[in-house]
Amino acid sequence: MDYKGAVEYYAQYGVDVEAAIARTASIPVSMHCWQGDDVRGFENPDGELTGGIQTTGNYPGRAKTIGQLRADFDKAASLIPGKKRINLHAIYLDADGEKVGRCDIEPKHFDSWISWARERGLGIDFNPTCFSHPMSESGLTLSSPDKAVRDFWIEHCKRSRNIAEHIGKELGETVVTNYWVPDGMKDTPADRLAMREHLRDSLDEIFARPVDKMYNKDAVEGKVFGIGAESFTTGSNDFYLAYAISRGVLWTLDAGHFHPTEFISDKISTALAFMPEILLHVSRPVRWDSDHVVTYDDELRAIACEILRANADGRVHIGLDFFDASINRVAAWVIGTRNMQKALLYAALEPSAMLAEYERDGDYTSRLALMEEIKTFPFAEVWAHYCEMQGVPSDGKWLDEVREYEKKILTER
Ligand code: RNT
Ligand code: ZN
Repeated sequence: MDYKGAVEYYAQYGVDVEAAIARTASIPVSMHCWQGDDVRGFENPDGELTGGIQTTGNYPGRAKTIGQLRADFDKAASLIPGKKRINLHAIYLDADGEKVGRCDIEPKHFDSWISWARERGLGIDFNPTCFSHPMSESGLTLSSPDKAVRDFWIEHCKRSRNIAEHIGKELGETVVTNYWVPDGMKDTPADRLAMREHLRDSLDEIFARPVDKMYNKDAVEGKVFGIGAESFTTGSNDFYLAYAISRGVLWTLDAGHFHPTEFISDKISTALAFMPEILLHVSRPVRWDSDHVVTYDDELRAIACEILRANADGRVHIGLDFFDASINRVAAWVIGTRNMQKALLYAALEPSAMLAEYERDGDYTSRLALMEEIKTFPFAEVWAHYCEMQGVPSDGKWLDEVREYEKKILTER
């Protein structure tokens, strides 16, 4: 079957393929910069990654300078269809070789990112970096009983928020700023409430200054546990759900931050029933929050379908969060992000009106029958056409370009 045949095939189910392609192309996917360099950043690139998160593997070619990271990102982005953003962490600052502390970062340290992004028509998202630092060595930051430690991280987060607002103003596009702190304990804590109250109050202080939501939106990310913090996480998912609802900030759902039998796809509609907007960290946990490269699996399709079925394209901010150092890092970006795009296209092509009608009519037999048949609809033809329209290589072609880049650039580093 060719593309024309696929268009006719989908039309039988009331699906307008052209409209589905246009819809997919309009949904931004925020590509995390940290896949390119194993979450090291440029503040102290030789430092250790801490905070209970880990990259494993030592595939050659890791980006070691801003120039290298940008070149790698450009290469990856040129092989991915759709609308892209870049997600930066505070440690990816451009300080021109100077040492700048977490509490000394300023908007000017991101000006080169702003012009770089502007040239490419990319939006930027932002994150304070509350890990990989001597002041987070105790395992606690915003929830520490030590006021000096809390104040340090409050200041860093406030500065990050100012930077995000500045970026938003400069680009004329909203920045979503995500707050994740590693705070937790290896063993059973004696006073959980004190730490959770500290976290609540620290966040309240960070968000106290009103910021125009045109330029910056704040999001808070919980999790279950981290390496070395197995017994307690101050910012649990319930903590942040309550925080987000009561304070009117976005709730971040990271696919790897729940118990292994829980899926974030099911949580999207819950969040949407109570919150105007949420942020996703699309990742792939394998046995733990391992941040594997996102594959085109059932859960990824379910995530995309849940967003589009709810017509929440503008309410769910899609960010990616995986980091694999055991394979070509540019390929990792391309595989994971193309998969997100594939899942969005798959969802846009779903005969959702027909399925919803069966459901309303109580005809669950037809609903199940159609849901199964969709799986063998001529999706590949539409995907190939989408890639072509977007001027990016089709499946089977893009890897040659990455190999070429690897040979010329990555192995020379
Ligand atoms: C950690 C969180 C967090 C980080 C990034 C680097 O478990 O998922 O989002 O992965 O901010
Ligand atoms: Zn995350």
